Amino acid sequence: MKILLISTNRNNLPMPVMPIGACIVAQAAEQAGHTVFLLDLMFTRDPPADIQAALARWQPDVVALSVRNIDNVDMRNPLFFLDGLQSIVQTIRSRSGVPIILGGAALGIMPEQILRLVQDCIAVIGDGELLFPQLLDRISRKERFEDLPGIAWIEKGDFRLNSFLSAGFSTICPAPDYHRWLNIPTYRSRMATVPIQTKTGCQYNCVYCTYPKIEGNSCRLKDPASIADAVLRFATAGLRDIEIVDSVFNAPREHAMEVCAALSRVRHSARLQCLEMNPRDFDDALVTAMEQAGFVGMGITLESASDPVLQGLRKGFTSRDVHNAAAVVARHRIPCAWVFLFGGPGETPETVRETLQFAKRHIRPKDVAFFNVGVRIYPGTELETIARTQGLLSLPAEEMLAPLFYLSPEVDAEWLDRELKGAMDSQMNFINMVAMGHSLLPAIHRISHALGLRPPLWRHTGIIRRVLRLAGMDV
Ligand code: B12
Repeated sequence: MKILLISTNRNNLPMPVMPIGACIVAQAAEQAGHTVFLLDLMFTRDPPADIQAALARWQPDVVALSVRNIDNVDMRNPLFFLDGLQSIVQTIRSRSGVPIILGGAALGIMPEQILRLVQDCIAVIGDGELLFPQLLDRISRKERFEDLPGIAWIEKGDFRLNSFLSAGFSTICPAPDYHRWLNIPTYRSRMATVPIQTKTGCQYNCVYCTYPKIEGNSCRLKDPASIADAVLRFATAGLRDIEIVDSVFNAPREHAMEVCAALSRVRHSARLQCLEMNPRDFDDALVTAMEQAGFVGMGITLESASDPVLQGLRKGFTSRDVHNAAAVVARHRIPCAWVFLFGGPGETPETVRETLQFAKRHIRPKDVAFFNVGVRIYPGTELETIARTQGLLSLPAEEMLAPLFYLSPEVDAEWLDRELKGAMDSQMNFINMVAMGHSLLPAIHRISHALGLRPPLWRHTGIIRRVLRLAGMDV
């Protein structure tokens, strides 16, 4: 069959991300014998016109949509992206009656809500590279697909979802031919990194998190040698700024160690980074292995440095782990981004002060702190139950598609903003969501690229903030 696969993400903040999921499923469908055309909407000026042109040119038998983001998870300036999805589906329907298949992280989080929003679509939940070819096979034979695992649809008004079985998972790390599917020069000029996954799944039970829903709650590991091979291939093809996009890179720690050892054995010229690390499975041996493997940046997602909040969020680590992680980072040269999330269950003025004190004392000037405020509430998470029990949420689950946030009733939002602003005023290496969603950021990326800077750009946060402040901006 002829498949038109559309990557629908157009969000270029904090920087455009290359659609790894869409590229992986495009390649899987092609290997199954289909002809695939991938239309990436990230940089298109007129999406409806480009979609109509692609439909006319390719006359596809199936249109598939990769849907990554629902919203920007920013409580202060929320952006909802699925209005764009509705208009994409309308554009396709106005020109073609072929089946429309949806997949991607957003579908893993709220399949029912999204299927009701766009109507008459089929969704694939989970590993697209396994499930998409199976569904295409049924469609090509005009056979029923309702018994396939990982498929969701609406039937006579009722939501149906077949649970996904991970049988068939390949331990070989996929290395999509990004040059073939995407406009690589434009992504690179926007400081985008090249995504690679070393495992699927997350074993943690954080109360707010969607990762287990998207990828499952047991880790399925890729073979370290195949990961090193993929990195080598990317770097040889000129794709040197590579980012590991695992839910958590260093859990299980042993696998991360094996990945680093395999990377150290191959002579690659890649600059690796990973923003999703946990302070618990974190020690000198791991960071040394990462340095030897070619990492030029890492991020530790703490959310808080205060025990009542870490417990409230069920992070699975304590403030002791947080302080240990800071001591480890201090003994190494690799730049580190520390990610915080204020306002979770258990947050009080004291816990906010404790976390800010940690940040001021332990984050090195060359490192950076990202401050997020308010926790996005997703249906089916424990945070949803907490918010309902505390009387903070009354909307039914069906209406939770548009962004909703939890803020601990024990902190005042304005006060919290003032505290964070105060910390940012004294530390130029601290930034918040306002800075990450700043309209000037795309221009900053282009200028930085032209000046020869390479990702991760957050290493230069202090300088960039100073320059913008000199230009009169309150960042
Ligand atoms: C790594 C990551 C990042 C990195 C990306 C680095 C990079 N170079 O790619 C960084 C930190 C930059 C980032 C930024 C953001 N992220 Co992010 N990110 C992730 C994370 C952890 C992994 C994404 C990933 O690449 N997975 C690996 C690939 C292989 O999986 P995949 O794309 O889902 O594809 C598979 C399936 O979904 C399916 N599939 C995909 N497409 C299709 C299509 C079809 C037709 C089919 C059948 C199947 C299919 O098959 C694929 C292969 O198995 C996810 C959480 C998660 N565990 O998924 C959040 C996640 C995607 N991010 C999210 C968000 C919100 C953001 C930001 C908006 C945050 C912000 N305010 O800055 C930005 C947006 C960036 C942008 N320009 O769009 C949300 C999206 C949900 C939501 N609420 O909208 C997620 C789900 C996290 C969450 N909060 O729950 N992110």
